[in-house]
Amino acid sequence: MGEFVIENRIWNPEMETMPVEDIKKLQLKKLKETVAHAANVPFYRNEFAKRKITPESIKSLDDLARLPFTTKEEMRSGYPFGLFAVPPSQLIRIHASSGTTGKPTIVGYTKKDLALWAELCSRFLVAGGLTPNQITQVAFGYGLFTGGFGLHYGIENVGAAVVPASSGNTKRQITLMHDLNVETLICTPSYALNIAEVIEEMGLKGKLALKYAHFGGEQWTEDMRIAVESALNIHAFNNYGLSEIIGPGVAGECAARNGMHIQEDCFIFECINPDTLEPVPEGEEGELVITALGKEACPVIRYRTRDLARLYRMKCPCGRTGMLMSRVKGRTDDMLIIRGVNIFPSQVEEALLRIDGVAPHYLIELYRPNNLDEAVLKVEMTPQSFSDKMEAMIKLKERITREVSTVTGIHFKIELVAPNSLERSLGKAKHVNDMRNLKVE
Ligand code: DLL
Repeated sequence: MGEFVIENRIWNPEMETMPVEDIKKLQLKKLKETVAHAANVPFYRNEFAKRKITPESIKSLDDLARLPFTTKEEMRSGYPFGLFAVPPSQLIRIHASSGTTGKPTIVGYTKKDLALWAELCSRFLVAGGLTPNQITQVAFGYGLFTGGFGLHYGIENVGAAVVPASSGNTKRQITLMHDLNVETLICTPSYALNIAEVIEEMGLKGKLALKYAHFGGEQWTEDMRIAVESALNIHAFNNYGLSEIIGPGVAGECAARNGMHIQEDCFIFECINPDTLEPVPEGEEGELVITALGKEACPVIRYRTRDLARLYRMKCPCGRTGMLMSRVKGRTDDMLIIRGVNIFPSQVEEALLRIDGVAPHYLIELYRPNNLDEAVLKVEMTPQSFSDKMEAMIKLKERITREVSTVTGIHFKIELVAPNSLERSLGKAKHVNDMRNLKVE
């Protein structure tokens, strides 16, 4: 996108621009309170007892290292209310993570938790240009997923109007956007791509008032940002969060896009080597570990997110002082090991989106005939490249094979497929179909 200027507004200047030294003092005070409150959860109570941890024994932020990690397994084994610090009577909302790989994780919110959540979402929305006069469409699913409701209350809190369209019913979604002059779109980046295509099919390209988008909920690359921004003629901002911690609102970009500002008054981030569990040096990639401060229903200490990213501090022109996180490169559990080589789907996306004639839709399929991994990459062509001569298509295929293998170190069998033939996403996109462990009868 060309030059753009958004007014630098800060929703909560006191918290968002607090000097780093003061943030650290606040974090320490809140960490002690969190430890005291988490002792209401049997899992934490037992772990604290084993490690002789009391709130008074937390003397500095370095003591965080003495606290136990919390993993997805603990969350699951506590199903449904085992990790709650308040009785169900104090809850006013319950959400759940998708549970694609097992039982869902249930998370709850008290009245105070919901107010905090709305505040945190307001912060990143305003950082990315939301003003009270923008009509804003939420195309995240409303339901157990935290995306829809989380953003909804953040927008209302700012005073902007929400169109709670939810995900799906894409044509109606677009008609609403068009008729109501919606300026801001909120969804996953992959659903935004889907919306962009349907806008074109409906003959509405260039006829919408859309200007801004806040995307999150799934991994996406910088090249994907360029693709969606040009397809929708918008400025798109990245925001990060996860149900176990609160939902969206954990970190988000400002107009300078130097990374996502972490809301450090409410979260302590660590970045560790997932194998040794030791901290990695600042700026190096590792697994994010998050401690949530000040939550009532579900206090979470040192949650191992499985998300791989970098943490760093820099002086941002927006004035926010919170530590920054990079884009998420992938999840430790998304990593594919193909013939012994580790790759992330984001590397494939990065290579593909730099090639002309390729649409931003792809699917990695993995098979294991005769005990040997075989990797197929289905790549959608653009209508333009699809109408090209055979010779041009062969060249395109060769180029994709070369670029993807340079980036990943793996030889993928490339299948060029027709425009619009891969399944479109309504929420989080699925880029991998791993059939290696399927038994063939
Ligand atoms: O996806 C919460 C959310 C909703 C965040 C809407 C932002 C916007 P879960 O369903 O629990 O919660 O999934 C959390 O999604 O651990 C990451 O792997 C991934 N994720 C979320 N935001 C981003 C992002 C919501 N901006 C999991 N970039 C996380 C990359 C993201 N991955």
